[in-house]
Amino acid sequence: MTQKGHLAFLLPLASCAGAQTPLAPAGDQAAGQYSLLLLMLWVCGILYMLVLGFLAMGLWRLRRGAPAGNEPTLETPSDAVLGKTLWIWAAIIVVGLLLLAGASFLLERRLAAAEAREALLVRVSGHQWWWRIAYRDPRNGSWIETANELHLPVGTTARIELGSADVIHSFWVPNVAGKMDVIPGRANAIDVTPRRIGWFRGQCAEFCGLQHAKMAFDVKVETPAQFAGWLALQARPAPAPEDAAALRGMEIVTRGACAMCHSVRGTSARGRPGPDLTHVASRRMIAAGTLAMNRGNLQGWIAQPQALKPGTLMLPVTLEPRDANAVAQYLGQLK
Ligand code: HEC
Ligand SMILES: [Cu+2]
Repeated sequence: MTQKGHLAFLLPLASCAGAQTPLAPAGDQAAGQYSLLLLMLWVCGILYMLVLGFLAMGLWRLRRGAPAGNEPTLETPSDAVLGKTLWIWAAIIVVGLLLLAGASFLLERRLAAAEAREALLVRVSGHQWWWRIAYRDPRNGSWIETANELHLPVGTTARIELGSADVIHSFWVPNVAGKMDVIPGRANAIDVTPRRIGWFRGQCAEFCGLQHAKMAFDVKVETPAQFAGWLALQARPAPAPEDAAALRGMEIVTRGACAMCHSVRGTSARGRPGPDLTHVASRRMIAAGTLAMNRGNLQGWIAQPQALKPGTLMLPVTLEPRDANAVAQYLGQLK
C-alpha cells in the first residue's frame, strides 16, 4: 500500500459540485458533521502515517540484517528504546480513539439540542420516485402541500418529519442537513438550521428502484420574508385560467385521467397518487429534478413521461396534440 493508494479514496470527492456536497456546509447540522469529518481525517491520518513509518523502519532494518549472533527474540527485543517507549505509542492510540468518541458524542448532543429551537414543521414523504412535501401553516395550523422543492427560511430551525409511501428511501441534503433514512411505517425526523441563502440539491440516497437516480429535489434557502411570501402563495388555490386554451386545458386536467392522480386545489382535481400541481409552474424543475420547468418540457412530459423517465408511475395519457398543448398552457400558468 502506497500513500497514493491511501489518498485515492478522496478522488470521488473532487467531483462534488457546490450545490450538493458535504464539503461546503451551509447549515448548523452539516457544519458540525463537517468538523467531525476533518477531525477523523486528522486523527486517522496521523495514526496511519505512524503505522506506515514503523513499517518502513522495520523493512529497512530487515534489509540491513541483524548483526550475527544478535538475532532479536521476544525476551531480548532488538531495540530496547522502542520497547521502553511502547506505552507512548499505545497512549497515542487511546487518546486518538477517545478524541473521536468524545467529539461524536458532543456532536450528537448538539444535533439533539436543536429540537428546542424548532420553529417550522415540514413533512416530507418519499414516493417512487419523487418527494411529497407539506408545510404546517404557522398562521392557522393547516397543511400546505407541494412537491420536489423544499423552501427553508435562513437561520430558522425546521423539523422535517420523514415518511415513505412505498419502499425505503433516504433524505439527503448534504450542504444543509446530512442524511436520514426514510422508512415505511417508521416516523423519522431530522432538524435543519440553514445558515446560507441559495439553491442546494437534495437526492434520494438509498436505492429504491428503477428511477432512484432521478429522485432529486431542489432546496431553496431564503430570507424569512421571502419564505413567508412563498408559503402564502403556495397556500392559495390555483389561479384561474387566463385564456381560452388554458381553460380547455383545465377542463382536460380536471375531468380526465389526470385528476385521478393529481390535485389542483380550487378545482375538482383531487387525486392523491401523484404530486400536487396547484402551483407546479412556481417550481424550478419537474419530475423530481429530471427536467427544467418550461413550456416545452411540460408538454413533452405530459405526452411521453415513460420516454423521459422510464418506469415512472405516471401512466401515459393519450391526448390529441391540440389538447396536450392546452394542458401545457394551463399548467404553465399555475404559478
Ligand atoms: C397513474 C397516475 C397518473 C396519471 C393518470 C397522471 N399522472 Fe402526472 N404524475 C404522476 C406521478 C406518479 C408523477 C411523479 C413522476 C415522477 O417524478 O417520477 C407525476 C408527475 C407529473 C408532473 C410533474 C410534477 C412535478 O412537480 O414534478 C406533471 C406536470 C404531471 N404529472 C401532469 C399530468 C397530467 C397533465 C396528466 C394528465 C394528462 C397526468 N399527469 C396524469 C401520476 C400520474
Ligand atoms: Cu432512492
